[in-house]
Amino acid sequence: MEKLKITIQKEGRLNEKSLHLIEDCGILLTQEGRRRLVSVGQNFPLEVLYVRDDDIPQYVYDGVADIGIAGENTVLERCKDVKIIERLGFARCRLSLAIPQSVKYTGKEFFNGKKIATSYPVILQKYLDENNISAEIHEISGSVEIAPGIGLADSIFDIVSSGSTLVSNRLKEVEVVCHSEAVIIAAPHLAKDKKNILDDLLFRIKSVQRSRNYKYILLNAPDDKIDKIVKLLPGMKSPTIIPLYEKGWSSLHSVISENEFWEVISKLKEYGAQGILVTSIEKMII
Ligand code: PRT
Ligand code: ZN
Repeated sequence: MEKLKITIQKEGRLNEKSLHLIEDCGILLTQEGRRRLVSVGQNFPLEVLYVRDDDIPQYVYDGVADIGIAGENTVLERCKDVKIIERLGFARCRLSLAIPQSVKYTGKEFFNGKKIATSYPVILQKYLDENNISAEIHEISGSVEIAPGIGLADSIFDIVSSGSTLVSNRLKEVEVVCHSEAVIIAAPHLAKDKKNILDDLLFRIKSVQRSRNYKYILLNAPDDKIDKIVKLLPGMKSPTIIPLYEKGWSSLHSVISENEFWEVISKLKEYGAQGILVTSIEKMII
């Protein structure tokens, strides 16, 4: 039977979460030790290829793999004709320009005539062109943040997440050029049977993603406040209301988005809700 080939990072920031996502979709992979190059789905027609993150767009573009889980930054940098088909929300970071803390920043024109060290020359060049800045790009493959300190460049363009690497190298972030997160990419054209497997996989991924963003909530509320509470917790179709043995009270079951959680909880308490229970959801199919 035909298998869908997915390429994920072998080791590093994307690896564990990519594997978790596959597992949470109920797919059991053959274990071939830490030095594995390939593993296979035991209960789903999937083959997993493990490569360096930078190579993922190329593998998908070349058709060595059908889909891949990559950092958006590597997709933008490689400019390959691959489609982003799902955003995964992990490995979030931004690509920023940074300069030494001791240097005064005067605005984007600061970079005119400056030397910028980066591992992302394509994204940087595009940004410079769009802003009519003429700077010299110095491409290096790692430890970009030390370039200004050793006199290799005036500034850097690199991935920033917490910002602590910049601080420990006495740099300051002055322009955020773009944001990135893990994404699923696919070749523009997939054969019909592969497309069917991909649709099945995406259906599972979407239910996993949705369940991660929502919680199941149960609470007791006075009957005269139920209408107000239903407005706060509209749920998937509409909440379930079950009368309590004690007259004038009901139990309400619904789902709540993680983002609105704290705001909604404080309103629920205002409306007299009691015994609020919130639990995680494993899968959510709508
Ligand atoms: O070996 P391989 O080539 O596969 O891995 P890699 O070392 O090139 O990549 P890896 O595992 O570090 O990152 C994989 C992907 O994670 C990247 O392509 C990004 O999409 C994403 N990501 C998210 C990050 C970061 N956050 C991140 N903080 N990638 C790198 N960093 C580095 C950054 O380069 C800088 O040195 O962390 C430092 C900054 O972090 P803060 O928290 O100090 O700001
Ligand atoms: Zn890499």
